[in-house]
Amino acid sequence: MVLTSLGHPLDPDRFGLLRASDDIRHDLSALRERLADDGYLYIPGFFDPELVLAGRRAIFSQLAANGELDPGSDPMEGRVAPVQAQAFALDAAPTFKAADGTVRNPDKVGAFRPEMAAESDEIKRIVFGPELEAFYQGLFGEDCRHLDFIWARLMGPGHGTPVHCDQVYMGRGSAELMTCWIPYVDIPLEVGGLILLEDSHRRQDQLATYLARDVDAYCTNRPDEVKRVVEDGGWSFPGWLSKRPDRMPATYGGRWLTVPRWRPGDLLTFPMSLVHASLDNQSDRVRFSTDTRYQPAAHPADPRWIGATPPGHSRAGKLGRVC
Ligand SMILES: O=C(O)CCC(=O)C(=O)O
Ligand SMILES: [Fe+2]
Repeated sequence: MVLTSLGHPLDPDRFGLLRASDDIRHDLSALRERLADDGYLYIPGFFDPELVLAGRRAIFSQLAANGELDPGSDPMEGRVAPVQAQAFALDAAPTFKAADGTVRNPDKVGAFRPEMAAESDEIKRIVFGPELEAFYQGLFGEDCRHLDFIWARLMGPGHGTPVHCDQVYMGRGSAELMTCWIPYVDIPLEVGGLILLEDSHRRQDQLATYLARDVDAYCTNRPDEVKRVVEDGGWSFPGWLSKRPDRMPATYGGRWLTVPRWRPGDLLTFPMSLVHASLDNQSDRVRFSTDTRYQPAAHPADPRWIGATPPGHSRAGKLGRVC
């Protein structure tokens, strides 16, 4: 199988595996050292898998009720409904043929579904529960808090997430903010899990201009930006570092790192400045994951992502400055 990201084949010689830290998960100084060395912590089996499967059940049963899953399959498998090939434009998104020859609709299950997670007690139990609170409290060595927004992704067959750092989307608060990525389904390589660019935490100089940006910030003295951001409610730039994941290792060094199979219960955490993306989903199953954020409680929190109904990238989240 050729692994692709945004349709571009990734060089197998520039591809490797994440280092697991489950053996040191209770050793705080070893964890901190590992985070500083590697730029991430991957802890397989962090959660009780049953807890995570309950989250999957809650979301997939809703998808099934909405008619978004293959009606002939078990909703827990997250299989996307087969459709006629002519029902969508072949050049708009890649299509994937299932073993039985049916073509699956790459757009049937939309990628970003935060509202489903916001309304799910099962998901909130996981991402705002005692396990992660204790973990980050230990890691920070002080009380922690989470951002309130839950980034929930239901990635159907098709392209993954372009290359980016989270800083440009949520960088107005603590410099110690950490992302926590959680898989709710088995994700072998063809289902398209997260990929991290090795040693990109050591490339901060090269990334400095990009990391200083903010998708919701605009220049008050640039009429085109004022129109795009304030009047139209858009972003000053899309936030991507690149739409060519295949070129990143040559540009920044390092390899793309992932695991052969993510499992419900695993956890991956990394800071705002680590370069990441995801593999394309070449299967007929939905790749369901959440990403949520944690920081020292005493630090300022990005106002876009906190409160009962976080404003997010809406007009309330826009920030004008003279450039
Ligand atoms: O799951 C994905 O495809 C992207 C996740 C991500 O960008 C993140 O966890 O910050
Ligand atoms: Fe991200």
